[in-house]
Amino acid sequence: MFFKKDQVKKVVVDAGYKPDVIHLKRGVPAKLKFKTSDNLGCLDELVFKELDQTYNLEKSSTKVIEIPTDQAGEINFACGMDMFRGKVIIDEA
Ligand SMILES: [Cu+2]
Repeated sequence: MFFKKDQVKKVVVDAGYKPDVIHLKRGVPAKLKFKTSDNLGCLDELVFKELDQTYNLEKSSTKVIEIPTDQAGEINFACGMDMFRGKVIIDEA
């Protein structure tokens, strides 16, 4: 369910993450939409180390992931091999 004030940002997964740095505001519910291509390789695994979460992505699809924004700071994500990396920066509102 999407509330009007939610932050929703798209990340394209195609030989890496584009963009690979995503800014969100603290305290506003946030979702990232990971949009995949038809060639994923090890990008089919999406690991959020600090959040202790691993997601499986499917080819040519979109996966919506909720990101906690209660604390300012950085949340890293990477492929299953920790080869491709990106990060979410939660900025003070
Ligand atoms: Cu990889």
